[in-house]
Amino acid sequence: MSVKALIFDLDGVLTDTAKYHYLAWKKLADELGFYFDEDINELLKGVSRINSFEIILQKNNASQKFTPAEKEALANKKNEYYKEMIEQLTPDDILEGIVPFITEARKNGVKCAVASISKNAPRVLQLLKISDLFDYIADAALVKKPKPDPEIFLTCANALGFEPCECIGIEDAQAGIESIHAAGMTSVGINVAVTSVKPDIALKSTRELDFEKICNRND
Ligand code: B16
Ligand code: MG
Repeated sequence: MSVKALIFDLDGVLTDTAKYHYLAWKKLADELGFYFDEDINELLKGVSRINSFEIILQKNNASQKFTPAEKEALANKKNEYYKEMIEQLTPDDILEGIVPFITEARKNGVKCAVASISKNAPRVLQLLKISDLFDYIADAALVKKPKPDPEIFLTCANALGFEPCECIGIEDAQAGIESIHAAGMTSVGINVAVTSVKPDIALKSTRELDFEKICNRND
């Protein structure tokens, strides 16, 4: 396979914003008197904001407690907490191994894109000062079907002008790995905690990202 593009998830791959998503949901859950822990947070990775809130409600047997408008308002409240928290991000928060890996890919003519369903992705990339490393950043506001649907990864491949089989997707969440496979791409999983779907290449951390090993495989 000749690799033409690398398509990166943001939260949990380029940086560890998962911890801020956790803290923001925890703050909201505490205010509402709901149970919320790291295990429930794991299920929210790669899942849209409103669907994340639905999962928290389900886990608390409270799916019927709010109207759709109230749910939206509460999910937005979480987002306000999250936005405040991410303002402390700096380039030091880019996960180890990411910049050398992307630099090597670009040197070899491989394009790079971001496939994050987070509406805060542009701000996070700006704070990390890495927006310029990417040839395309998908606009989460335009994505109709969140991961595990393949839409966001296919949008990136289309925008770059490549076939899915020429792209590698890099993800940390179960929903993201499913999205990559549904798109017909090869997947690299970074410390994927829920493992009912196996990534094609499983790594423990971004430190293990190696351009030669990932992009010049003979299979
Ligand atoms: P927002 P990714 C996802 O980003 C996160 O993993 C997920 O936890 C979050 O709920 C979702 O973005 C929406 O984010 O509320 O900021 O729009 O993993 O696709 O980069
Ligand atoms: Mg992620």
